[in-house]
Amino acid sequence: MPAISNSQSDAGGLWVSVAVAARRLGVAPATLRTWDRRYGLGPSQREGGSHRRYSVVDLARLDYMAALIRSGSSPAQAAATALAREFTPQECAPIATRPATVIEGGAAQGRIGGGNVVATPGGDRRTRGLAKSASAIDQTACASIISESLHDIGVISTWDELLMPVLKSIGDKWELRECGIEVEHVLSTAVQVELSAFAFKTATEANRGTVLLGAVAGDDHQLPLWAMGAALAEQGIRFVHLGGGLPLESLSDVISRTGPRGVFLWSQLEGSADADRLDGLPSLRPNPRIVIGGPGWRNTPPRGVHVADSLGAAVALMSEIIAD
Ligand code: B12
Repeated sequence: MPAISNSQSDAGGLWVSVAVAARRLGVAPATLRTWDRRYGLGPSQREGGSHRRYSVVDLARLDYMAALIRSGSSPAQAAATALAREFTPQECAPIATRPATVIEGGAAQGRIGGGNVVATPGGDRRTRGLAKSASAIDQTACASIISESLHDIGVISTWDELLMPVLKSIGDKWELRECGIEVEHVLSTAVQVELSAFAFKTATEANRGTVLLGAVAGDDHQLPLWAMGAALAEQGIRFVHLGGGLPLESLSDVISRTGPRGVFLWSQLEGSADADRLDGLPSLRPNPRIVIGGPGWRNTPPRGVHVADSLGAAVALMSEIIAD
């Protein structure tokens, strides 16, 4: 079978980030950067050094390098062999349709994310069950696994240990064209429905402060907001979910009308929100405290705006703000 070049793989338009390539291989992003620096096994696409993207050929080569290391080669030997090798279109096909990488004479190789099941390395029974149910388009099973977890271990652990890993795996699989958008929709709808049901049921007992929740204009990713709402309600804090795609002008208006104690703003899509613009929010007395989160923020936020890097951290900050 003829080998495939990067320009051919580009025709498919499939270029993935370092984070996705690393998760796909089950190694840290730092390991991929080291393989690039030391052995020249880097991404084919580099835009001004910032947007580094791996092609399907790069991924096949990295997969091969990882398999050689697992079968006993040193990284330097594995890199030299992987760089010298050419890859057939079949070897560069989406994982679901390609045979496992097997090194002759080496140990049998497992493959991350094989078949149609979403990879959740190290996942427990529930994580595997949720990934499997989403892949099998069994939304009822997804909902009952999520609901059971919320009741057993609470919102923050359910988000960190169950929902986040499966959402990320499915996002990666979608980016790698190994599953369709329908799998993501089956899962995200079940997540949204279960988190919101839990949030509103728990909020009937909540009597501390009020926090406004919203995602920035142009961004429809709302699941972390539902996780925030449910986790705040668990702490007895009231919330109002203002949804995704929220223009700052609308947020300013709600702040003026309701005088909340805190505001949490989410931005998911890379570069979708400018933290500088938060300076324009109305000053009221008492001033609502602003917390921002998500990978989409650019620029340094104005003084007084807090940045949270996890659900637990955001809820802890809001709890302190309400207690002030
Ligand atoms: C579900 C989902 C959707 C759903 C959202 C449904 C809903 N009701 O919210 C729908 C289908 C609408 C959707 C649409 C799109 N999506 Co989408 N989506 C996702 C998915 C699978 C999960 C999103 C999520 O909830 N992430 C939250 C957590 C799980 O992830 P995280 O932010 O990376 O977590 C980090 C931190 O933020 C922090 N953290 C985690 N949780 C929390 C919580 C709080 C409170 C805090 C403070 C911090 C924190 O910890 C992590 C650090 O390790 C992601 C995959 C992914 N990796 O996130 C793609 C993803 C975000 N989507 C993506 C894309 C490209 C899109 C679309 C542009 C696709 C398209 N072509 O139409 C549209 C954009 C629509 C829009 N205008 O916003 C890309 C974004 C790439 C980028 N460079 O920004 C992703 C990463 C998929 C991928 N691998 O390519 N999406």
